[in-house]
Amino acid sequence: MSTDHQADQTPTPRYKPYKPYKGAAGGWGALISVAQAWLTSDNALKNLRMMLKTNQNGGFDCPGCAWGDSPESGMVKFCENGAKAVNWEATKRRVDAAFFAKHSVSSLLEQSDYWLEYQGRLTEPMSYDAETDRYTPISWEAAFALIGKHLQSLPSPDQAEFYTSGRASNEAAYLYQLFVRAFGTNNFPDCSNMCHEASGVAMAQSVGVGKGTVTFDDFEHADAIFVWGQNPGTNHPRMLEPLREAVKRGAQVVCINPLKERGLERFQHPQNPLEMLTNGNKPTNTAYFRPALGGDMALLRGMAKFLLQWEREAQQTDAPSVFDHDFLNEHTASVLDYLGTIDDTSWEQIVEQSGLTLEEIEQAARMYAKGKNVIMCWAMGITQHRHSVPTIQEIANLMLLRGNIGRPGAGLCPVRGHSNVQGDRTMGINERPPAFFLDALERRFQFKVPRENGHNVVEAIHAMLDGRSKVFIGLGGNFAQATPDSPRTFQALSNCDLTVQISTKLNRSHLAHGKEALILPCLGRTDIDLQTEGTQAVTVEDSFSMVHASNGQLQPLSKQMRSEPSIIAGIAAATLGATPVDWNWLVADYRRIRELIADTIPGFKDFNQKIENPGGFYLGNSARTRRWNTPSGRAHFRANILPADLVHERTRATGQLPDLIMQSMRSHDQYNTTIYGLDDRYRGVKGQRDVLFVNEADIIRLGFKPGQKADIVSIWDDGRERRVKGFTLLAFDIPAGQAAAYYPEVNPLVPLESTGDGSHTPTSKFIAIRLEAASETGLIMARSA
Ligand SMILES: Nc1nc2c(c(=O)[nH]1)N[C@H]1C(S)=C(S)[C@@H](COP(=O)(O)OP(=O)(O)OC[C@H]3O[C@@H](n4cnc5c(=O)[nH]c(N)nc54)[C@H](O)[C@@H]3O)O[C@H]1N2
Ligand SMILES: Nc1nc2c(c(=O)[nH]1)N[C@H]1C(S)=C(S)[C@@H](COP(=O)(O)OP(=O)(O)OC[C@H]3O[C@@H](n4cnc5c(=O)[nH]c(N)nc54)[C@H](O)[C@@H]3O)O[C@H]1N2
Ligand SMILES: [Mo]
Repeated sequence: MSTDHQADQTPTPRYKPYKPYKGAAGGWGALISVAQAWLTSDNALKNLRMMLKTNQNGGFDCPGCAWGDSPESGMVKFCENGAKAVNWEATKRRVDAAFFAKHSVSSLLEQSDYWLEYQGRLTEPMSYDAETDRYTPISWEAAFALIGKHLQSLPSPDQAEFYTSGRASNEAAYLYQLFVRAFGTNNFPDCSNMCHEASGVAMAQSVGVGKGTVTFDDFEHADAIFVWGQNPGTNHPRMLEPLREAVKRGAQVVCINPLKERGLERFQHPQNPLEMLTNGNKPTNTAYFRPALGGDMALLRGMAKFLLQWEREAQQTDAPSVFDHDFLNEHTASVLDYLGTIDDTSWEQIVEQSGLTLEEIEQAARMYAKGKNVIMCWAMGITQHRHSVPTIQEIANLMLLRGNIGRPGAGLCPVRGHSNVQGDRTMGINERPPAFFLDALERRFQFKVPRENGHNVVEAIHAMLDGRSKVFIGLGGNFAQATPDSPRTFQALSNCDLTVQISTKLNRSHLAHGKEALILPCLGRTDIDLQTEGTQAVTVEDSFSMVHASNGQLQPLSKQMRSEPSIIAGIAAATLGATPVDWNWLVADYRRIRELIADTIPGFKDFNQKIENPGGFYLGNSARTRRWNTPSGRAHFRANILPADLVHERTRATGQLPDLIMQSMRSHDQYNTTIYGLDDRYRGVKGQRDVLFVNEADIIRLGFKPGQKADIVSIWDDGRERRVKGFTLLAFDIPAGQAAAYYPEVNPLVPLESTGDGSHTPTSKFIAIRLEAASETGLIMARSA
């Protein structure tokens, strides 16, 4: 048992001493891994053909990550983990009525996440029968009617939660938000709340737009690229190529990550035979800094402090300016406040909090100052902290000082996760929608749009826990496993009168059901989507704001599966009738949905024509052209102060000192809560996931031995015990005082109340923990005091 609420069938092999991975990222290892996935798949040949049709050649958009490719290259790009995602979705195995007749929900709860998804695609709508504790078949019409009945009988529309995961297409997302707003609420918790929310909030305040300001081509023109808190070798493999090209060209690639991630060190291109035959591999970085968890803001402030010092020296010696004064004068506000805050931040605090030496900070600052055009990329290592918003604003501050926003080869690049998470926001999946968007909806559809902010993920969990929300509908994703404080999230879902999961594969959220519950099987990106007017394309938006079409290629496993837009239309029609639009007419031909998008969302004029272009079209970005959508019309320096203490006061209030600060992260063999396998090749882990990466000296300091099992307990002042049991301690190359473990296994340790200021994102990269002797193994050893 790894956690209190779930039994994990993961085999626990005997501890083998940790052996680091010697190969480059990508390369033979990746090909072997893909080949294994294909050979063990029952659909191998078809999948191979399909894989070659991904992306910009009339095929489907890769359901992996949101990284974009150059629209001009025309080359089919794929990566190991994209191949895994496709293969996983395109299985022939099915989870049908016979499967559910065989397995009760309680027996399924005993299975691991890996086992649940491995059973195959969901192929028919199912409804929960409490008497037999089983899911049994239900017709689509009866399922829609049940949802309509529950929604209509709620005293207030705000008592329903409408979750979205970032794979939903633009068409599905637009229809969903239109339905939910016509129903009367802005309760749109979505995966973005746990992901890049802080980037959106921070950037909107700093530069007036919540999206990245660079496009793919900018990477070719940058002379320095900083990669903060991101593991592209696993999570955005196609990004390694531009990084390697940059190094080859002599640009600086600076990685800031406490772990030495393999992909950031070396990379072999899996499509370059010569490199692979010679086993040659190229470095992907020119410098690597390993800060304390949450220490990035201090490092950034330190870099800014060096710049300010050099700027003052330059002014006294007539040397060239370090700052871009023209840009500062013409385009920015509050720079003096910011410089004052830099002066007020002490070197002692910077060094202490960053976990780096003054020399390292100076080196990082020099690399930044040397770059004429600098790109800064970041991901979850930056966004899942309490002070993520100020940290990202510090990235923006540093970039503004040298005018690194709004010119070729330079800019801000939050690297998105899910393949269409950015598009979903553009389409209005937003619990705090901007007024201009609501106005446009109101004008176009003539109904009174709800104006009050709705619930984000954490607020939705609280509302369901307190009984304020009664219905949960999930458009994809795995809410029960992706969210923090797992036992409470389970309770929240179980409290509901109705839970509805629109999904491709079985997962734990289907087992955390309300009094009544539905599983609605939908088509995925790879499936051919046939509606009454013919085969349909959907559209998605990547991290660089490129919008393009995606066409499924595979015959769906069952006629009973429906597309996301058609399921939403069914629910909407059963709840609202044919108002404010004729839902079923709309989904007969998705071009009709795109017409509505064109009418109401800026940048989508002539949408249907524009997607005829195979590379899609660029949505544009105001900050990129130095137009600042802020109240003052300028880019804003944000004079945030460094946190006085990174450890939360509610942890301090317990009087217990943390043994370690832990981050939760992804292995190489997973896609979020989808577990493809139990290995983490680049980190040298095989056949296990219940592991805690810790520095050997820390293991010994805490009275354990490498390879021994321990319970992990997190520290928070609400009297709840948060514990996961029997994690193997791996002696690992990780900075002292830190630990790392896999998500979602450690989600029970993240307190629901521990969230980012201004972002409400669970602090999944900063969890104060203690280790205790394992409570459920024979290996209990006394702990030294
Ligand atoms: N194959 C695959 N691809 C994916 C996903 C997947 O699960 N599998 N998930 C998708 C999604 S939704 C997302 S959001 C992205 C996630 O992509 P990433 O953000 O790369 O995902 P994580 O595994 O959470 O990695 C976080 C990285 O940040 C580092 N880190 C942790 N804390 C800190 C810190 O305080 N400071 C710094 N500087 N670094 C820190 C960790 O060591 C790790 O290398 O990937 C997307 N792509
Ligand atoms: N501790 C910790 N927690 C985290 C994170 C972390 O780093 N640490 N990361 C957070 C992040 S960045 C994110 S984005 C969230 C992810 O949260 P989610 O997006 O909710 O989770 P996923 O695991 O991506 O969802 C997987 C499920 O989606 C369904 N699915 C797959 N494809 C489709 C499709 O095309 N359509 C539909 N309708 N369903 C589909 C399948 O049934 C599958 O089981 O987790 C967050 N949680
Ligand atoms: Mo994400």
